Amino acid sequence: MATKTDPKPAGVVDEKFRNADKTYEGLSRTQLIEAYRIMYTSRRVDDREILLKRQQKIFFQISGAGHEAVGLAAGFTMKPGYDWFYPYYRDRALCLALGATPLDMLLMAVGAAADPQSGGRQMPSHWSFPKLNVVTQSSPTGSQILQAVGCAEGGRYFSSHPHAAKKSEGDYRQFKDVQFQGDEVTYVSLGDGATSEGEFWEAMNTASNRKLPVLFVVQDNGYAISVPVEVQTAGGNISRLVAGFPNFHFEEFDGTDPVASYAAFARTVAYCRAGEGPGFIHAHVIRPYSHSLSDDERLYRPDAERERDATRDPITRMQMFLIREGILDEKGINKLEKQVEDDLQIAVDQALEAAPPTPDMIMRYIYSPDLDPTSSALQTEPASAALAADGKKVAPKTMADLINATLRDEMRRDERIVIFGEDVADASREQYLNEKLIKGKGGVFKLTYGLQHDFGSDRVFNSPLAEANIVGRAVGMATRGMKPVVEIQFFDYIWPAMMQLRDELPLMRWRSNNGFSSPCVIRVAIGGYLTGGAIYHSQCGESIFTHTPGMHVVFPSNALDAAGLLRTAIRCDDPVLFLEHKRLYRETFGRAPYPGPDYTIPFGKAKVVQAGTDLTVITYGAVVPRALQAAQKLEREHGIKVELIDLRCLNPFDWETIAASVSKTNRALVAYEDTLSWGYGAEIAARIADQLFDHLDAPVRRVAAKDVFVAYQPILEDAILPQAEDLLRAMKELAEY
Ligand SMILES: Cc1ncc(C[n+]2csc(CCOP(=O)(O)OP(=O)(O)O)c2C)c(N)n1
Ligand SMILES: [Mg+2]
Repeated sequence: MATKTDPKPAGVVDEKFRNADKTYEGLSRTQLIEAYRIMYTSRRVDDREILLKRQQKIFFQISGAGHEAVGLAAGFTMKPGYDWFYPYYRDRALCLALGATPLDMLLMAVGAAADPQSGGRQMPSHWSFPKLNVVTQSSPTGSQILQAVGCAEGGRYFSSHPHAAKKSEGDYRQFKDVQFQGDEVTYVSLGDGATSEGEFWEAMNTASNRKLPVLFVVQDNGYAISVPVEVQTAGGNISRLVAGFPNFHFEEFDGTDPVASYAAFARTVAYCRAGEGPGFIHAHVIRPYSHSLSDDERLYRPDAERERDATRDPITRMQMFLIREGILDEKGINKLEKQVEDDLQIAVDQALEAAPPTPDMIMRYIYSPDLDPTSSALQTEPASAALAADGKKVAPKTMADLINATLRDEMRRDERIVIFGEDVADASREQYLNEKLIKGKGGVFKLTYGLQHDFGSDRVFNSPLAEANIVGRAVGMATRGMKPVVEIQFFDYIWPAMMQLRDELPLMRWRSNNGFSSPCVIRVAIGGYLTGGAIYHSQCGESIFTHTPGMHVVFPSNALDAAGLLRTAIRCDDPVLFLEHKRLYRETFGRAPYPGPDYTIPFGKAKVVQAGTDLTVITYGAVVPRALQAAQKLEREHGIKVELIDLRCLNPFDWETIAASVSKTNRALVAYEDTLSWGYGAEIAARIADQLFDHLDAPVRRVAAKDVFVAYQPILEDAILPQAEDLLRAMKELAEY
């Protein structure tokens, strides 16, 4: 706790005549003065920002006004750089109490290059202080909550696997320091409105079930912009709704009262710290300054209601408390406030003079500046090749086998890896396994089979049936330095996780200006050609993710590539979406012997499946074997030689190989399984048209699925998805153009 122990400052009521030792719920008089200083500073930073916004010197403002006592209480009962914090935008007083400065905040408001939180990338009040363990926050309401759960799981994991925290050369661990404390607590806050988000409930569920030391803090100001709490929350009170969650310590109180708030936080933090389970704090606060400067609450709140709130203003309450208790007199208050004003003026002047970021900085930190997954150092030879050269017999294995073997070897090598998702464990009721009553499941496609058995239930475990839960927790764990390799059972069901996959995971590093990162792997079973897969077990949609900066997207077509690319993905310092085609899992095409525990393939390097001179076909995934079949037939029957390129990795992708090939063949066909329009191939085709126009002897063509979802009846499925005959026809037409 940041308290001053200096001698009695002037203005403090003479303690000779008072009970100098008297404490208030454990807070000393000196601490209470410090508390007021922080709360008042918080309010005044808001006031100054509002002025600056009106003067058009900053571009946005959202205040913590009315929430100061809660932030203060949290800051006084938790430890910066020891506990972990997932605050929301009203937590200005919390950040000040933890050690952030008004200058830090104002630099963010002006969007300065020196803004320590985001380098001018994020709006003000989007806190991020790596040294204090305040984790970069975003704007979507509620997306921080599951991450906080993952963060707490990370702390617990490292406590029971301290060796895993060690640094290690040769992969992301070299750049990812791990710190953890056996009794750390993770703070996460949100407004009353954000409790309506599904992710809130998913987070409560897991924190409760796993008895995690997460402190949920709902700062209930009665409104979410203009929507009152009774519209958000059934019955109008979130405490009543969550009361049934087991293992929690609950508190509900007036969050405008600093001493009562402190007491409630002290009890709850102690409960979490002791490992009893999560805490739930429901603080009733006020919101005196409208939602933000873009909102005028007089449009939906009558004066009487606003005046009623004003009587509970925590700043005034604290002032009156200090005077009533004889801790500070009016002179003392004035002196403290003047000091705050003077200090703030210096900070404002500094912030207004701070240099803005330069446009050349915009592309920095989208990906790790330390580890380049496209490096040629990752180009290795499969160990199986050497064995075969020695005349040893090495049996070819399926893609499913090699993914399983790669996961196993990587888990052995790196204790930070955990695997979770729906059905990925062998059996959650591990006694069944121990007593050898069952064989175990290990995923609906059995890709993780035996891993729980080999590595234990704290490294391979089932999640609830909730995709946001899987990805959100993975983000939190990865922020702490773990390496979650999670599974989304079917691409068709990835959408509940979309907020995490679009607005969180790929942005942790960029939005914090390299302050935080969350390198993890999301394995997803994708694709059709299943004969009966229908709408909801056949989808592709990779371009949605290649369209998201900050995330690598890999899509192997054969067993060997899957093994090499998965290893690179796991060792990578960035988030990776690893797409595994279901139809290819056990296909005869592309089987290979296990290439050994060190086999890696760099990202962004395509494979020329077959060299040719007449036409370039660019594809990936399950279209590769179909295109190969078509190309072979075309050569047999018409003597046309196709150069077939398997991209393997979609972001980054291998432009060099494409350009070299198209410059040679002068004809390009892009083929993909997803629906034709707006798909991944559109980008490749546009680039070829743009940059290789002078080399082209024919238009750039695409072959892809019809613009419709995949139907169940195999006749319909065949008509919808691109088939070898479709590819053959397009290749021939283009070659003859
Ligand atoms: C997912 C999402 N939807 C909508 C918004 C726009 N928005 C920003 S704040 C807010 C209201 C939040 O209310 P509450 O959770 O009660 O917090 P408060 O601002 O009252 O402290 C809304 C709707 C958003 N940021 N994120
Ligand atoms: Mg609210």
